[in-house]
Amino acid sequence: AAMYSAAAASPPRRDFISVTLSPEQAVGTGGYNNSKAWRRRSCWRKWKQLSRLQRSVILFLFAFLAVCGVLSYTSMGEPWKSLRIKSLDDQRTEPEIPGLKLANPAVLPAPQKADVNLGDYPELSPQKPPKPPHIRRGPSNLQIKPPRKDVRLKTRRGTSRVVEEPVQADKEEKTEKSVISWRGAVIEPDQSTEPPSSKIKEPEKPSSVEAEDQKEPVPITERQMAVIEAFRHAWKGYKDFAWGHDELKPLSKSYSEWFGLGLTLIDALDTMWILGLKEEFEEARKWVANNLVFDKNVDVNLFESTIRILGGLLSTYHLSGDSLFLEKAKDIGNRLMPAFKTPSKIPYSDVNIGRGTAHPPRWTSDSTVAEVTSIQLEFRELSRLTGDEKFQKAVDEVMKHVHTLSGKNDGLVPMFINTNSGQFTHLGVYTLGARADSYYEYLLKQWIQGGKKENELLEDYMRAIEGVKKHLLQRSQPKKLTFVGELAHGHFSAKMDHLVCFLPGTLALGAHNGLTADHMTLAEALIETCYQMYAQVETGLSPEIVHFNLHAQKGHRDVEIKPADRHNLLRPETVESLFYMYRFTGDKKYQDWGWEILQNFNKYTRVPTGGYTSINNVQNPSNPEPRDKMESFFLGETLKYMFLLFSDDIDLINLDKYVFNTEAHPLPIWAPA
Ligand code: DMJ
Repeated sequence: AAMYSAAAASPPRRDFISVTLSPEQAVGTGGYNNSKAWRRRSCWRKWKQLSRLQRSVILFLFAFLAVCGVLSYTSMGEPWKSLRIKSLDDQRTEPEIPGLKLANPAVLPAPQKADVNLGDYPELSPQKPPKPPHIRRGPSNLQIKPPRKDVRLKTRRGTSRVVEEPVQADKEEKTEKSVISWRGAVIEPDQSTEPPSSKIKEPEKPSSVEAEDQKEPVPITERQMAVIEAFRHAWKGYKDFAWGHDELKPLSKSYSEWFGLGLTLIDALDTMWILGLKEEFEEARKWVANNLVFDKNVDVNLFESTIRILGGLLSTYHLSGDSLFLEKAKDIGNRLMPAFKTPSKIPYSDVNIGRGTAHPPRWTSDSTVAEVTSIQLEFRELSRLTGDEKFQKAVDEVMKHVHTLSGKNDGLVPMFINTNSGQFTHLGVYTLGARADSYYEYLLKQWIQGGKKENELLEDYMRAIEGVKKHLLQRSQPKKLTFVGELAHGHFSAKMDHLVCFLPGTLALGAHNGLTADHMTLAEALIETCYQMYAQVETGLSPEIVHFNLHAQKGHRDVEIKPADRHNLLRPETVESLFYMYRFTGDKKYQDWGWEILQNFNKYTRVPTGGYTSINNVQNPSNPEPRDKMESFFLGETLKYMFLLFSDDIDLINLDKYVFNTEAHPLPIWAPA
C-alpha cells in the first residue's frame, strides 16, 4: 500500500520505481536483497521489450543447451562416480600410523562356508601379529608329515586295502610354522610360553627342513600297514575296556590303575600321530583336554611319570604343535618338582602330585640310579620350552653330582644312590639291565640333545662303554654271541636282561654322531644276540632275562631260560635297536627280524576281543599263559619302533633332529650339528 501511494505522488519516470523501505532496510541491513529484486525486475522489463522472434530464438538456445547438459551428464557420470568412491576408499585406507599399510578390503577372501574347517587351511585362519622370532617357542623341527588321509592303495596281491597316506604335508609345512593341525583345531604352539631364559638355548631351525618340504612323501609299506592294524587292535581293547585308565587287562576286559592318569592313552599319543591315526588321536586329545587332571592325591613314581607322561606330552606337543600338551606338561612338571627337595638333591622316587610331597620307598632312603639319571631329557626340554630354569637346574645338578661320585668301576655305576648322603649304595654290583640301564642311554642322549657340547656327559658315556667292554662283554657257546653280562663283587654272571637290548641302538646312535666306529661294530654284534634271544625260544619271543651258555654243551643253545624269567611283557628294546640299526645301515635283515617279532606278538599275545597281553611262558607255544595286562609301552614304544623300523623314510623322525627319550618319545635336538 505504501508503494502505491509513493508512485502516485511522483512524476511518472519509466526507469525508476518508488519503494517503501522496511525499518531494517532503512538502517542498511537489507541492501543486497533489495538490489537483487531490483535486478530481477529490470531483466523482466528488458525481456518484455524483446520481439517475439528474439524471445523464441533465446528460448530455443536455452532449450538446446539444457538438452546438451543432460546428455553430457549421463555419459560422464560413471567416471565421476568411481572417482568419488575411489577417493573415499583412499581416505579409508589411509594409514593412521605412518608407514603402516592396512589390508586392502578388496582382496580379503570371501567369507568361508560354514562347513569349511579353518584348521585345514591354516593360511586362512585368523591372523595374529607374528611374534618376534627370538621369543618364539614351540615345535622346532617340523618334519613329520602330519596329515594323512585314508586312501586305497593296491597291494602286491592286487587287492586294495585302506592305508594312511601322507597328504598336504608340503603345503602345510610351508605355511606359518606356528599353525599346524590336521585335527580341526587351529593351533598356536607358542601362545602360552614365556620368553626364554638367557641361559637356556633355543634350538636352531634345522637347515634341511625346507629341502624336506620339497620331497615326495614316502609311501607306506605293507609291514607298516600291519603295524597300524596291530595298533588299532590294541587301541580297540583299550578303548572298549580301559578308556582313560592306566592299563588294559584284555582278558578280563577291564583295567588296572597305577597312577590313575590314563597312562596308556598318554603314552600312545605321539604313536598315533606318527602312524597317522587321525580319529584316534582326536578322541584321545579330547580326553586329555577334558579329563586329564593332575590335581590328585596320588603317589606317582618320578621316573615313570617323567618318561611316560611328561615325555609323552612334550613330544606330542612338538609333533602336533598343540599348546594343550605343553600346558599339561608344565602342570605335571611343576607337580613333580617336590621330589628334588632332599638333603642331597638326589630326588626321591615318589611324589604325591596333589599334595606336593615326596618320599623314598617305605623300606629305604635310596633311589635307583637309572631313575634319577633318566629324567633329564624331559626336564631340560621343559625348561627350554617354558624359559623356567628350575627344571633343568634340578636335573643337571643330579648329573653333575653323579659325575663326581666315587664307587664307579671304569665308568660303570652301582644301582642305588642314597637321597640323604648322595652316595652310591650297594657297591660292587654292575649291570646294564634293570636299575642302571638308562643311565648310560641318557648320558649319550643328553649330550646329543644339548648339541654335543656337554663334555662331561660324553666323557662318562665313553668311559662307561669301555667299562662294559672290559668287565661285562662275553661270548656265548655254541654260536659265539656277544652279550653283556653282570658283575657282582668281582664275579661275572652270564645273565642278561632283555632291557639291555637298548644298548645296540644307543651304541649305533653314538657312532652315527661321530663316536668311534668300534661302537658300531659292537652294536652289530649285540643286536644279533638280542635277535637270538627271540629266535632261539619256542614262541619266537624273548623272555625277560636270559642266561648265556659260556661252554658248549651238546643239545644246548646259547640261551638258557630260568622258570622265573620266562615271561614277556611286550617290551620294546630289541625292536628299538633294530630300528636304529636299519636306519643307520639300511640292512634289510633288521627289518626282517622285526617282522618276525611282530608276527610272533600277533600269534601269541593278541587277544581276539581287542588288545595284546603280556605272557608268562615264552617257551610254551601251546599255552603261553597270558598275564592279562597290556603295558603302556607296547603302544608308546614297541609298535612305534616297529612302524619306524619298517619305514624307508629317514625324515619320519629324523635322528639328526630328534632324540628319543627312554620311552620312545621324540624330543628335539637343540642345536643340530
Ligand atoms: C619303558 O618304560 C622304558 O623303555 C624304560 O626305559 C624301561 N622299561 C620300559 C620298557 O621296557
